[in-house]
Order: sequence, then C-alpha cells, then structure tokens
Amino acid sequence: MPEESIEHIDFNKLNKKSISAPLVEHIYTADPSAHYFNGKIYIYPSHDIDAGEAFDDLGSHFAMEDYHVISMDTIKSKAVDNGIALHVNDVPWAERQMWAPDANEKDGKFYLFFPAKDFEGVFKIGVAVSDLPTGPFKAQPNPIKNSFSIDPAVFKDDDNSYYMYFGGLWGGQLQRWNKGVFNADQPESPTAFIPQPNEAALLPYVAKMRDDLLEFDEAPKPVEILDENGNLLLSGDNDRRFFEAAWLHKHDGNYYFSYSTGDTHFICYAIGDNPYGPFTYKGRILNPVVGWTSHHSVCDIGGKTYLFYHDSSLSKGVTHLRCIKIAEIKYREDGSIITLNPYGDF
Ligand code: FUB
Repeated sequence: MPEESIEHIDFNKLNKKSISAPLVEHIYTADPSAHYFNGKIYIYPSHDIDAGEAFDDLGSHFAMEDYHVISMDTIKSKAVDNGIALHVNDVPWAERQMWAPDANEKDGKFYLFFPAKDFEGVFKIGVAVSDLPTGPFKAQPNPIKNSFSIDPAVFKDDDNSYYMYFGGLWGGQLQRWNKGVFNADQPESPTAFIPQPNEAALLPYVAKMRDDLLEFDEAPKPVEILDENGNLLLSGDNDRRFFEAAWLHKHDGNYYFSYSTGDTHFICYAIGDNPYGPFTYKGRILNPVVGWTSHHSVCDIGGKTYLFYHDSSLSKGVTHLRCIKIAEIKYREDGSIITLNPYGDF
C-alpha cells in the first residue's frame, strides 16, 4: 500500500477488519517463511528493528541484525518466540542487513538460509546449521558460492531434491548482476539497470542445492515467468512482474511459484510443471497490505493451505516495522487461488 495513504487510515477499524491479528507483538517481524517440521509449525521471519537509518529506495532502513524463530504447536496455538537464532556478529562474512530468511530440514539437521550484505556492501546468501529447528544456528564461514541478491526460499521436492529460489530488485541488487558479475561501478540508484518497460522483466533465479545443502549443485538459472500467450512478462508490467519474495509450493502435482510485485504491492503466483519452470502467470494471492513491502510463504498444515504474510499494522504503518500474520488460502476446482483481501471490505 503506498506510503501516502497511510496517514488517513483508521487503524482501529482496519485491525478489526483484518483477516489476521499479528502472531507476535513483543517484537517486529516480517517476511515469514513457514514450515511444518515433525508435527509443529516453525516460522523463520526477519526481525525488524529501528536502527535509526534514513529511509531510502535501497532499503537502508531495513537494518536488521538477527533472526528469531517463532513456533506454534497448532495453527490456533500461541506463537512462541524462541530467542536469537543467529546474529550478524556471528556470521564471519556478513556485515549488515539480515533480510528475509528461509529454512529447511534434512536428515535431522536444520538449515537457515539468509541474505546479508558482505563487507563490500554486496548482498550474498549464507547458510547456518543447527540440530534444532529453533537454533541457535552456526554460520558457514563463507556465503554460498555464486549466490547473490536476496530472499532465498528453499523448496524440498517429493524426490528429496532441494532448490533455492532467490532474487530481489532495487535494494536487493538483482539488477546489478550480469552473467554472475556484480556491477560495482553503478550509481547507487535503485532503478539503474532495470530494463526498459517494453523489454523482458528481470527474472528471479533457481539453483538445485548440493546434497549437504551448504552450496549450489549447479550455476543458478533464471526462472521464466510467462504471460497467457507464452511471452516473458515485461519490465513495465509492474502489476505482474517479479520484484522479490520468491516462494515455491506444490498443489495437486503442480508447482506454484509466488512472489511480490514490489512497487505495486501484490503477492502473485504462476504455475509450472517442474521446479525450474517456466511458470505461467495466473493471478494474485494477496492484495496490498499496509506498508510498502509484501512478503509471504505458503505452507500446508493439517490438510489446509495457509499464507503467512506481513503488514505494518502493528507500527501503524511504519514501513520497516512489520508484523507477521496468517490466513487460509482456498483453491478453486481448476487449481487457481482465491485472492485474499487482507482487511476484508475495509
Ligand atoms: O525485509 C527486508 C526486505 O523487505 C525483504 O528481503 C524483502 O522481501 C522485503 O520484504
């Protein structure tokens, strides 16, 4: 939801109409990546703080320093904060901005995947490992080789292969990478090197993970998102093109790639028949929330599908002080998703 409309919002009324209350209120949380491990719900969010950084279009005000894992026994249970799971000071290669993480499990070990800026100010993606889903996690000494940009999401397929999806525009630096090389000369403008409106939009990336989940098993490949005619979405198609917050889930044998459109604030989805895509755009999962960013995950729990998302309602609209929420998603017979309005008819 655009900044300028925030000051006119009656937050009491909006909160009454909201399809979810914040899951936790004692800290600010965002970008919830939810998983169901061993019969319990674990949410891996960003931990928002106000570090006093000035607001800009590169997201400098998102100056997060650590991660907390939130757990729930059931979808209706109280959400429990399990304390600090990883702090930037304990990541040898990272300097700042612990943005949206994800996690996954393999052979009884838990892996936290997270983006952060290195000491050159370049976003990379790291891995940290724990014996427990709640951490504490021990970071690898270096970021994943050939990783770049932000918002990792690691999907486990039915054949036990794991794939990481990632990328984000503007402050997420995706536009500054060309054939694996970072353009360090570029001016620090969020829109430098964004293709022209009539050119194909920048794409997120996917890479299969190595068996130990600590490195990529292959060079990252672009994830194509096509329109109804089989053409790549265009850069000027701001209501539909990828911006950030990649996620992959499966439903009835199909692969659903979902993401945020960033400056137009939608969570959209596209469907494909394999983890690499291409994916064909199908529609919106979530209409704009209060706050500039929108970021989500999708998780099946007890035979139902849930959207974990965030908004800035807890801070009455402060962009970088968000709260995680949850709502059920419903599919139509044809596999399409019924769009959620985060505040009903507000
Ligand atoms: O939380 C920081 C950034 O904001 C995330 O990495 C983006 O997806 C957006 O939610």
